[in-house]
Amino acid sequence: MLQGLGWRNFFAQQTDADEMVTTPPVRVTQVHRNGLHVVGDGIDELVPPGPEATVGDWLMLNREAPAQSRVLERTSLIKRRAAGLERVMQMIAANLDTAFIVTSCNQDFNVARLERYIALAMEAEVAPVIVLTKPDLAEDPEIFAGEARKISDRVPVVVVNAKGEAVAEALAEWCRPGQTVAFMGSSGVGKTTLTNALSQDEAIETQAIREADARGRHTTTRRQLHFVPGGCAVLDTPGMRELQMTDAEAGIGDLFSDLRDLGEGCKFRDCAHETEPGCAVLAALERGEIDGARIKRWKKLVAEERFNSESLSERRMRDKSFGKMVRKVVKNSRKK
Ligand SMILES: Nc1nc2c(ncn2[C@@H]2O[C@H](COP(=O)(O)OP(=O)(O)O)[C@@H](O)[C@H]2O)c(=O)[nH]1
Ligand SMILES: [Mg+2]
Ligand SMILES: [Zn+2]
Repeated sequence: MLQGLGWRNFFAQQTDADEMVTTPPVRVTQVHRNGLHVVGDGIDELVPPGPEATVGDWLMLNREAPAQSRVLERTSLIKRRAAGLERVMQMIAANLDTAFIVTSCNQDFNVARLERYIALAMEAEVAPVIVLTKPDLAEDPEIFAGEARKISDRVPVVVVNAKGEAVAEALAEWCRPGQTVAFMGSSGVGKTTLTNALSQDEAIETQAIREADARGRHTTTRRQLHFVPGGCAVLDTPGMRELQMTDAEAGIGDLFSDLRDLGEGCKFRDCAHETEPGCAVLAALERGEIDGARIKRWKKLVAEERFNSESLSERRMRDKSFGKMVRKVVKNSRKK
């Protein structure tokens, strides 16, 4: 039973037979303002808020004092910096095995955005897989598939009609019993349709209604973990409008490992690969070995990640020394 929810040795090792009885393990399937929806052996209920948990987390549920339930160490955690002024870190999903990064064979397809999702997944040590939907609506889906395959040898690409019969088969390799997978990507690309296809029912409303009647629109607004008949856990997510890179240095490095490795050969350790002499990246570009557009996207992600990950104190320090410099300049100009 628990295995079907994704329970495995990694979690079992964090508890013992006593605790399994007194505070049984449950998995968080939804996070509400008024609590966490959890599912376990004979348990399917909303527990009051308290433990800092996200969808996919395992809790040792303390029924007397639910707020004191213990969150088990995670195999993975996908997070992002929330949009808005405060820019707090937001946990997206815990304990995922595979992130299906979904885009369609149409204008939604965007290599730079796919790379953002992939870096985020790689950072969390979740295996990314690109899923290309709506091949039935495209003149030549193979063009999209070709572009997607060029992104990385480490990221498989699956082309599938989300409304067709072959979804479960196409994704079977990653949806084995006990596995946890998530669909991520922009709104309207077919994430809920894919989740439904795996669930083998139409329990979850897709956006189709929206196309018929704009007011009756239904988009996924909440992340929800579904347990599907094959024995895997499937997370449907709403589209994330903004996907800023923060604390994702390793993920970006993994995705662009070829460029990162090349950069180690630059003459200057802090080479920006712009105009520096002895730049190994520019040399490879000149030899036609690497793609200029890809270098540009890589540099952009690296710069953004550095800026966002700079801690508040580091930023203050920088502002302070900037202030000092300004005062000095002003003073010097007064002297003249
Ligand atoms: N023809 C076709 N339509 C699709 C495909 N995938 C999704 N759709 C449609 O696209 C719309 C948005 O799908 P939905 O699953 O709600 O997207 P989500 O926002 O990513 O969850 C719905 O009308 C789906 O029926 C596909 O592969 N082919
Ligand atoms: Mg949806
Ligand atoms: Zn360089």
